[in-house]
Amino acid sequence: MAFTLPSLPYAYNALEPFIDEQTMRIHHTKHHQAYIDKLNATLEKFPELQKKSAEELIKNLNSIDESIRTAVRNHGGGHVNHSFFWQILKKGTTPKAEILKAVNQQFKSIDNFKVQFKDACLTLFGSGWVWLAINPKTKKLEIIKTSNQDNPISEGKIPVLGIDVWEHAYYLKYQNKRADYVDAFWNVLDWEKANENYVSAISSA
Ligand code: MN3
Repeated sequence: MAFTLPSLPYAYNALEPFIDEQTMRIHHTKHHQAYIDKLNATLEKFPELQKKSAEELIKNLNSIDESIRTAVRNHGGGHVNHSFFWQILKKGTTPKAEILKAVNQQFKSIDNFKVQFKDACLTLFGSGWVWLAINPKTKKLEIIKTSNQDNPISEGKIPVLGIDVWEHAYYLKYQNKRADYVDAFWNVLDWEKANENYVSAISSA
C-alpha cells in the first residue's frame, strides 16, 4: 500500500492572485509528489511501516530504524505537511467562533497575532514552516517554527494552521519577498478549517 498524492479540494487557480496557479501546480504535482515518491522508496524494505499513516510515522520517529529515520522525517514530514497545508487554504473566510476567541485571549487581537506570526516567518532561517499549534499540556496556542519538513506533531503538539515558507512555495510570484507572501497568506487561510482543527485539537488535548 504505497502513499499517493491527495487531490486538491479546489482548482490550481483557486487562490489567485495571492498564490498563483503555476506555483500551486508545481508545488502539488512536483514537490509534494517527490516527497511521496521518496517516502515510498524509503519504506520499500519495511513492509510493517507501510501499514502506518504518515502522521503515525513522524509522531514516533525514535521507533523508526536508524538507517531510514532521517529519510522518514524529511519525506514523511513533507507528505504530512503538504497534505495539511492544502486543506487549510481557501479564499474569503474570516476568523470567528472558538479560534477567534482563543487567539484574542492569547494574543490580544487577530492583528497582534498576525504580527507575531509574521515575525516568526521572517526570522525562520532557511527552509521550513511556521505553525499555530495546541500544546496539549497547557491547552494553549503556540506559534512554532520548524526547519525543513519537521512538524509539531513530532513534539506532541497539534497543528491548527501553518504556512510553508520554503522558497518553492512563493518564489515564482514573490521572489525573495517572503514578507509579501506572508501578508498574502491571510487572504487564503481558511479560518473555518482552522477553527475545526482548533476545536478538534482542544477536545483531544
Ligand atoms: Mn512546500
